Amino acid sequence: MERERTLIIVKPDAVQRGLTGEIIKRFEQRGLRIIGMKFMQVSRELAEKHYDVHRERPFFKALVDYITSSPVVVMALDGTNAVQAARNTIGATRPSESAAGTIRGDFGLEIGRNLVHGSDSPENGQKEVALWFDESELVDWGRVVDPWLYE
Ligand code: D4T
Repeated sequence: MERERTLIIVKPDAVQRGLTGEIIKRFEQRGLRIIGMKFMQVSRELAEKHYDVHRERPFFKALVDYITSSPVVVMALDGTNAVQAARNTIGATRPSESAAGTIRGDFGLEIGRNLVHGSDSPENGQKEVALWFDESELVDWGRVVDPWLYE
């Protein structure tokens, strides 16, 4: 089974609404392992790099304004099929279409306030973790519960 990395951003709306702990909890409970985490104000430069694939889209400026509007919590997670597992925990891009039980389905309504980001492919997981974290900020550690999570 594939061990992957994924980048999670607890976005400004989630931090402002006091949902940071609730959101981290859901990834921890899923069994994903935190290998990096920080609280930060995102620069426009970093936001534009992160959302570079959307540069030509009409919502690009709004996306950059939103992610830089207030601090975020960024996490690097790893685990078996971490990218798909995290995206299922997050829910569909449009919160109004996200299943109940997902983060967006439980706490969101609008696409422009969708609370959390998760990498969309294993390649982007690697790339985004490298964009947001210096290798020295990542911690390789073992958990005593790992044998109960990994076969
Ligand atoms: P992010 O990247 O924020 O985790 O969201 P998703 O991975 O679920 O969705 P995405 O990459 O397709 O879109 C990135 C970001 O753009 C916003 N967006 C998207 C928007 O405001 N209007 C739109 O029509 C689309 C497609 C929401 C998420």
